[in-house]
Order: sequence, then structure tokens, then C-alpha cells
Amino acid sequence: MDLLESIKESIIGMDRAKVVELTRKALAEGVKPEQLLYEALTPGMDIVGEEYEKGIKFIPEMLMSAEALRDAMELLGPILAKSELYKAGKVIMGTVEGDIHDIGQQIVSMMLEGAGFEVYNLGVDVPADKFVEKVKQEKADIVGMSAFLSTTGLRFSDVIEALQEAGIREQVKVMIGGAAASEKYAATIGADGYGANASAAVRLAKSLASKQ
Ligand code: B12
Repeated sequence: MDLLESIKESIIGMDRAKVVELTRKALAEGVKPEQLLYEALTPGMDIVGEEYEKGIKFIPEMLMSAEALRDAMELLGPILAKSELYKAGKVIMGTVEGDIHDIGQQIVSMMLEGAGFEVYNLGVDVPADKFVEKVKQEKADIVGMSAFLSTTGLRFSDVIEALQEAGIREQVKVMIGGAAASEKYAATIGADGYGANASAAVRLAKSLASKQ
């Protein structure tokens, strides 16, 4: 098996140590970081996402693969200019105000990074004005929000309104996720899309970024 294929298999196999070892080896042998990203790491993570959607893999396994991917990205980061590494677009992620659930949005953030997005994760309990401030500061393409409680699901609209008030709603796409979100709810509040899981979130972000 060639090196790129072995790295891909190690991502699928959740083998962090091996992913790091083989990524180092590949870089030492002169393999281009872009090639590592787009021919080994990302395709490996895509397969993990597909297996999760089919019920073959579960959340802890997806998390371990995502962490292996993140380790490899740390090795690639210093070599590649940010603009080369993150070509897909900029995403501001966060869990809305009053809500501290973050496991899902962490996975989404990692998968988005693996798919070439530059992700700024604001963490949990994020007020609307913080989202707006960061979108302005980074000139972001997409805002991704998570909410899990019936009560905090209402906060999605606050953020959308705050973006409108700041006059930047047209410049940024809004996607939502988490137990308080749904396709229907996204349409009701005027968000641009909903993702049921991390793979769906990546597909959605790619399609939204292409419309920017
Ligand atoms: C783990 C958990 C907790 C943990 C959170 C730990 C953490 N660091 O996140 C703790 C114990 C802290 C917790 C606390 C509470 N929880 Co809680 N919690 C859960 C639980 C069991 C799992 C959530 C989870 O992590 N799932 C695993 C991840 C991987 O999946 P996921 O989050 O769905 O994420 C995927 C997708 O949603 C999507 N996604 C996620 N974010 C985004 C964002 C975007 C933009 C996109 C596109 C996609 C996307 O992709 C992710 C990856 O595939 C849920 C039950 C449930 N079914 O959701 C209850 C649940 C959400 N909690 C609930 C409640 C009530 C609470 C508490 C109020 C309990 C209490 N009385 O204190 C507090 C609230 C605290 C607060 N203010 O937020 C209720 C909410 C009910 C409701 N309708 O309001 C639920 C539904 C449980 C239930 N059935 O009653 N909770």
C-alpha cells in the first residue's frame, strides 16, 4: 500500500499515532502537504463520515478519527500558508447563548477543517453580538450555530436579527444544527441551511460557500 493510502486507512482506523508517524514520513519524503490533505486525510475522513451516516461507525469513533486528522493538520499548518491550507472558506462556529452543549459542534468544526475550511470556534454560550463581531472581523463566509434546548433554539433568530441589524446578513450564510434545529426550523427562521450530522454539515458548508 502506498503512503497516502496508508494514511487514509489510518484515519479510518482511528490510529492517531500512525497518522502522525506516516504524515511526518510523507513530508520528509517530499510529499506535498496539499496532496496529503486532499488525497489522504480528507478522503479518509469522508469515509468515516459516510460510515457514521450508515450506522457502521459511532460518535466516539468519529471523534477519534477527527482528532487524528487534527494532529496531522498541526504538522501541515506551519508548512502551508493559511490561504493554501484553507481554501474552502471561513466559518464562525459556536453554541448559542444559554446553551453549553458542544460535543457535536466540535466534531463539525474538526470535519470542516479537514474539508479545507478555516474555522473559528467561539465555544459555548455565545451571545449574538459575539457572532456578529467575529463575522465582521474575519469577513467570514458562513456562521454555524448549534443549539440543543427548546429554549435556546430561539436564540438562532437573535443572531440572524443581529446580523441584519449590523447590515451584514447578505454577506454571510447561516447554517444551524443540534437537537433544537431542523430543516423546517431553518426555513422558518430564515437560516440558509440545516445539517443533521457532521458529514451533512460539511456538504452544506461546501454548497453554501460555492454560492458566496
Ligand atoms: C451530552 C448531553 C449533555 C451534556 C453536554 C456536554 C457537552 N460538553 O456538550 C451535559 C450533561 C452538560 C448536558 C446538560 C444539559 N442538558 Co443535555 N444532552 C446531552 C445529550 C445526551 C447528547 C448531546 C450530544 O452531545 N450528542 C452527541 C453529538 C455528537 O451529537 P449532536 O450534538 O447531535 O451533534 C451532531 C449534529 O447535531 C450536528 N451538529 C451539531 N452542531 C451543529 C452545528 C451546525 C452548524 C451543523 C450544520 C450541524 C451540527 O453534527 C453533530 C455531529 O454529527 C442530549 C440528547 C440528544 N439526543 O441530543 C441531551 C439534551 C440536549 N440535553 C437536554 C437537557 C434538558 C439538558 C439540561 C437542561 C439538563 C439539566 N437539567 O441541567 C442541561 C442544559 C445545560 C445548558 N444550559 O446547556 C435535553 C434538551 C431537551 C429540550 N428539548 O430542551 C436533551 C435533548 C436530553 C433530553 N432528551 O431531555 N447535556
